[in-house]
Amino acid sequence: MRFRATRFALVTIAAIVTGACGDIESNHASHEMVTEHGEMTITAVMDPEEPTQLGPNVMTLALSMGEMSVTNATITVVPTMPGHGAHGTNEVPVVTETGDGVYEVTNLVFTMPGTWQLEVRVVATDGMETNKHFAYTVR
Ligand SMILES: [Cu+2]
Repeated sequence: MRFRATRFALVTIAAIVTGACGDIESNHASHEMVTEHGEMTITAVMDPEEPTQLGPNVMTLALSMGEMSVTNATITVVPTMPGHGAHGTNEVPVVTETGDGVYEVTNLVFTMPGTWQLEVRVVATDGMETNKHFAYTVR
């Protein structure tokens, strides 16, 4: 089973490289982004990993500012398809803080294959707002 999974991953990577003409960033399973202030780092990990799958997915977000975890933040995740008139989904993602600046996003349901953009809006307890986009190719 392990061999099969590895081979599948290699095929996926090859497909991404040869198809690298898109206008949105690649389908990394893990995205790390830093705000324009260079203060908050948001790391997103999708499960299952590549390829991101149709149907329900779980995403884990880790928020930090320097060495400090960002706790008690209010997070909203909005999925849209930019290439399809930016339609969204009927399902509303649910964000649950699991501790130490880590938040689990469930009910993240991709309803069709293609490029999805996830807008992650973070409001910290001090009122500071951060807004970042993560792109995933759903197969
Ligand atoms: Cu669509």
